[in-house]
Amino acid sequence: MARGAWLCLWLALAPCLAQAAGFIVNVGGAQNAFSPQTITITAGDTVTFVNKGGFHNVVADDNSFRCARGCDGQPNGNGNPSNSNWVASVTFNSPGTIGYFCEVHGMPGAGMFGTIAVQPATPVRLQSFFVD
Ligand SMILES: [Cu+2]
Repeated sequence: MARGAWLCLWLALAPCLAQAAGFIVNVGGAQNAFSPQTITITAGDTVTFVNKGGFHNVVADDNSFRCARGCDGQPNGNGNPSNSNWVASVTFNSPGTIGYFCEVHGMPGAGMFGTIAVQPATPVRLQSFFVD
């Protein structure tokens, strides 16, 4: 079998290797709450927080992120609470349970708070096979 055919098979599988997903968490709006309050994602996925109204921010219990109009530590990022229609994205690369809250309306595990369960990325099993 020509080596070129093997290369094509490998390339066909390559897009399957890194399928990071995106999740939306709505912030505030009708209630001082995050919605959905609890989400389960896979390591490598990104969560985008969208302020639907009110004076809010989103801060990790472990201080790994603090976001509103961007995130602290990012260029022009500012995690101070804001009532603008801000959108902030955080990528979670490590498995674990991440608690977060709004500094104005919550605290870790109480009031306006949420939880992100980050599951380990599923190992990718590559199969090889001959094509006649
Ligand atoms: Cu708030």
